[in-house]
Amino acid sequence: MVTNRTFTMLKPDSVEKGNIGAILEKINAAGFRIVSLKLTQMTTRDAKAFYAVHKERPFYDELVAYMTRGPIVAAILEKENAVEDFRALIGATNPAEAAEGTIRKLYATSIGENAIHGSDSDENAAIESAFHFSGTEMF
Ligand code: 3AN
Repeated sequence: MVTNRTFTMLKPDSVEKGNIGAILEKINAAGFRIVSLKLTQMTTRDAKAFYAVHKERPFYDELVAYMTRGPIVAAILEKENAVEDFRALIGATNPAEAAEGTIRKLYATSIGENAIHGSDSDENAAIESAFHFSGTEMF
């Protein structure tokens, strides 16, 4: 079922700061089941492709450099209304505007280094999941 899955990445700043456990705990506590999970590092080519939608934006090169500078945790998550509920759990793109208790409010540094990614639609959740995982890696 496409509508009950989303895709996330714990970005390099989250891994560097030792926040993997704390963030996964919040994700579990919010009722998401982990379908797939891995520690990996994106190549420049991967990051450029993943964020191709932003390639005309002034922050694109900075975003690619940030996303490739160290390991990330990629995961597929399952829950009813997953995409929308996960966006609510992570909070606004800019942590200064993120609601109290959200993952970005707790763990993000800035709009550029904002700790975590969450898919913005069911369609993108499927595309992004397939970018990082093969069918046999989904449980
Ligand atoms: P979200 O991750 O909340 O869906 P997007 O898709 O607009 O936000 O942005 C993708 C990523 O690009 C963000 N997570 C952030 O790392 C980076 N980004 C977005 N806006 C800016 C900005 N104004 N300056 C620097 N980096 C940005």
